[in-house]
Amino acid sequence: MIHKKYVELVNEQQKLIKRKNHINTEFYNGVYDRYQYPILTRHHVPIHWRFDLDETTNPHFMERLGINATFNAGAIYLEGKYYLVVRTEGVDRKSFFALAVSENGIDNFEFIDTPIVWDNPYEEETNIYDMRLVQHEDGWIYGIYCSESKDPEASEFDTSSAIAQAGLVRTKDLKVWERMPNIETPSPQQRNVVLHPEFINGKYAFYTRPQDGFISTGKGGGIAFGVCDDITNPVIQEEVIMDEKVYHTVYEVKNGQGPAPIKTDKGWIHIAHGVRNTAAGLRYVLYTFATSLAAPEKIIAKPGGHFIAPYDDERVGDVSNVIFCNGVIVNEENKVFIYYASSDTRMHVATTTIDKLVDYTFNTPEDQLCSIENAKQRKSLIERNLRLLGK
Ligand code: M1P
Repeated sequence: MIHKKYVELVNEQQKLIKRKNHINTEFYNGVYDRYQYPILTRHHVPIHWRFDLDETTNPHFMERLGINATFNAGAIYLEGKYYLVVRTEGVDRKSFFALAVSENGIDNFEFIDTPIVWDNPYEEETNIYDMRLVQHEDGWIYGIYCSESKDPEASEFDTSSAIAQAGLVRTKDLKVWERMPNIETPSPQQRNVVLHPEFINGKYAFYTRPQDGFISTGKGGGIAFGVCDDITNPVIQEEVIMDEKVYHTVYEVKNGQGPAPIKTDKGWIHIAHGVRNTAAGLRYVLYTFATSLAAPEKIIAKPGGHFIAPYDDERVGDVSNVIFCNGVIVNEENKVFIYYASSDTRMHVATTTIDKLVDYTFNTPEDQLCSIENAKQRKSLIERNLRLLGK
């Protein structure tokens, strides 16, 4: 017998899932629109993924396998639908991947099927998260994610240090997934590894983030570029830093490539995250830069400062003051859907267009890296505007 509480909870949840999401008109910067509501929260996770519905075995209708958060989703546009592979974190601290879909990319996202699983040969792996999905020109959809295992070198009293590596899977239909070997690089740890969607000189190309510590990047850090010949034996021999962390900027502590870059007439547009230090801990924001179409590792434009930062309620969550993005979709109308998570807790969308993204990335002034020079930059803008205003 199904417990009577089930129908009540499903009906409540359907109201949440069917709620329309409108542009938040209180926010304006001309670059992108924010929306009123998060697009996915833990309350969107199906009731039958969390509760035992059977009245006999669950007379009090208790949540048996609770969900803590839904964040850092990879994204892909397939046959006119907007799919997210969501980092879904159980109350047990383990993340898994779950597929959610929407018809319009901004509301009515609904989790479908069951959590994504595959045969896993890596017995030491304890946690998986932050998948970047790429439709590669070789015909496969690849997912690269962080595959974490306990650090065998850690002291016996250290029960949190881990080794992070780049796990690799591929699929044709988002249903059947093939686990491939972890991506090998010269760096002892890796997070934020992303596959470039096109071959570069006949090779698979990757953005990596070398790091020699688990949280601190140590002498690593920066977004690097590397290639490999054979995706079934993914060994990157050399990583060359293309976008380094920089003193006293929004990427002073570390940074990482977000989703795979977006191809435009003027260059590849990259959305990345940058991390700075504050008295309240690390602050994660998004920034953009453009690279050359001929050489996607060569930066040709880089606006100063952040592109998206925590705003209002987004500031607070399990890991507060964090905006993270590993999924973006461009539809056939050149509308851009930036899927970002706030504070390691829930998913949001921001929308813009290719034209606006290119304008922002190529025409926003660069960071002059010192207060007086940045103040002069602003002074010159104000003076031009005052002349225009006839003042
Ligand atoms: O907690 C903020 C983010 O921290 C990590 O990102 P990075 O490797 O750049 O420090 C990741 O664990 C990410 O999932 C998380 O959102």
